[in-house]
Amino acid sequence: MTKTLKLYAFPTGEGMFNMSPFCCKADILFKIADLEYEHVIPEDFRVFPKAKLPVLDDNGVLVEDSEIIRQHLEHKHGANFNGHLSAKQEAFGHALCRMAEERTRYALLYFRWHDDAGWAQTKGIFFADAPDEVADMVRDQVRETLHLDGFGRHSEAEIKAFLHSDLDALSTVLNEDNWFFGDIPTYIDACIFGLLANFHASPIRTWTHDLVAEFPNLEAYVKRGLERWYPGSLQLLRAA
Ligand SMILES: N[C@@H](CCC(=O)N[C@@H](CS)C(=O)NCC(=O)O)C(=O)O
Repeated sequence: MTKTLKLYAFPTGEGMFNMSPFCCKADILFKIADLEYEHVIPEDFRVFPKAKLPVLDDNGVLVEDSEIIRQHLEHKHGANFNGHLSAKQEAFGHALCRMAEERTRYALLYFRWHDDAGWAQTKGIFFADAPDEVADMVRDQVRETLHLDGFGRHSEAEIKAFLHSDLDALSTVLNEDNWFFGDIPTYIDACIFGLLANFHASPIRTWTHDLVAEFPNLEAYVKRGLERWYPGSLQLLRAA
């Protein structure tokens, strides 16, 4: 039967998490809400008005951006992503997610696209069938984005220190809990796990893998999320 909810997202292997943290987040939101969707890989995602993925197509209504998808699933499909959270935890989680998505994720871009060792792997995985000129053009665009934001103007040592401080904050807040603020995953976990899995368990193995390993509770958190949502990806930890 055709599913009415279609999620346009980057390709990923069966049972594997998406190598785009935002597509991974959207996928986990669906899993938490126990809603089914059809994963569609667009021929060219730049045809969408915001030219970014993920994009939800709900019976012809396009919803672009993982945060707006979250709100849409709450308002139109009765999803409850915050269950047991107090108002203070919800606000704290909001701040954590904004840190993760508006700053921490730049380290992922930096080590995958700017850094030469990361780029060699990124190119091999994302552009296996593309001509070199196309791969290099996209790399230049990402580097330009990093530069315009200002993040790409820092030294590598400064970027590592920024990332370390963000992970330290996440590790402190997570503490000994299984998920952020308790035993039930919420939208905060969809956001944070999507990023940490890509730092620590991605087939693109960069310096971010080792940094997460410095925080035993974050490393255990990534493993817990893989066991729950993407058991097919656990082999990536074993290959570490
Ligand atoms: N704020 C957006 C960010 C989406 C985003 O940056 N997606 C990336 C993949 S992780 C993308 O589409 N990149 C392609 C591009 O920028 O050209 C969201 O939460 O969905």
